[in-house]
Amino acid sequence: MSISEMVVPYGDPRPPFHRKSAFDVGDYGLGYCANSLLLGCDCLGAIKYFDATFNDHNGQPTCIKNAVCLHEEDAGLLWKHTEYRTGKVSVTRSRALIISFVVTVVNYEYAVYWTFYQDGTINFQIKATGELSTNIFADGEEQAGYGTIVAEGIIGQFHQHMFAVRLDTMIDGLRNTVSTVDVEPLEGEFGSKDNPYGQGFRVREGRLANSAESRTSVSPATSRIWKISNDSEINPITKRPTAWKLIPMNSAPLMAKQGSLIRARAGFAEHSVWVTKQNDEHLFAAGFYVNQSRGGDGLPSWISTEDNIIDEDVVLWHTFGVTHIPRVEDFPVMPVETCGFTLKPNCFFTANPALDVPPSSKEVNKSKLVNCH
Ligand SMILES: [Cu+2]
Repeated sequence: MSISEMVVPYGDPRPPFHRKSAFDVGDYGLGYCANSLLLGCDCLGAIKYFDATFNDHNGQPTCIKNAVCLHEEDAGLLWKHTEYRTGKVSVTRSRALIISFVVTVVNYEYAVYWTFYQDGTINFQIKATGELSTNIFADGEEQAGYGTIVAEGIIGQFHQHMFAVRLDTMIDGLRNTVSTVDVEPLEGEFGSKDNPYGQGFRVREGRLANSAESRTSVSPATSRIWKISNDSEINPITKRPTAWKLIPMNSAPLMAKQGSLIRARAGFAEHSVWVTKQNDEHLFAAGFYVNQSRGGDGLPSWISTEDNIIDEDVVLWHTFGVTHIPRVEDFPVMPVETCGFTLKPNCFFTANPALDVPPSSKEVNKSKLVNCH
């Protein structure tokens, strides 16, 4: 799992803002912008740091100390039940294993968190913070309607932060199949034979057969998720292929229209999900040479070969983002704005995988009462 690309297009239609669109991976090299993290400031608790070694522009090795943080955090309730007949209470708290780094890309910071929970949930979160990229009003200039005045004489333009992650899935083995899963009311009207009381609903699955038709988008009205399954591994409980699901955050699509320079260059942001056959050369969703590209490379070209993606070594590409209408409260430095997605086992295990997590106990977690007198 990796961050493959991200782009920040702006919504002001007047030139030169149609060209204002930073590709923070392809233009800047996200990893090169990683901070050296500080114990007790960026990271609390028992911390393990990893240094990151890169090559510089001359091909020489260069090192960023403490670039990646690994640590655990309490994550609130994992599961609880009070047996109503006996009053017996079982409570288990969740612990999160978090792998994180923070990058500074000129004005913005992006704090990136991969979090692993004891029930198998994997969560990816990006927190955008730092400073808005602002413009200055000329004396007497009228508001044009494409931004928010965030301080006297200063405007924060509307923009999007669109991210693409590359998920080289291996659910119970190398060969996987991806399906959309939508929840829909039954077609039959109230009083009909198949829906006599009118309240019925069901799940509709659509297997994505080739890379070109894999382009699919979020659908909040049907609670759409994407299921990644392994046709050769059958769950003994459900008698169906073992699977995980991708739960999206239902963010807005790319605002830039067909024909615009930004839509050509950031083709990956046209859809929420793309699925391709695994290819070692296909790592960056907007192509390999992003700087000054006019589009044509990356995901839109890779899917044109219409590869079979059923029961194949597949890669799932997921695009999501923040559509940022700045607030005065984002100035002069912006509180974090969060986006991401979640992966969960979906009839992969044979029971709740967190049953063996020890119950919470104050002897272990050292919680104590506060004396208010
Ligand atoms: Cu923003």
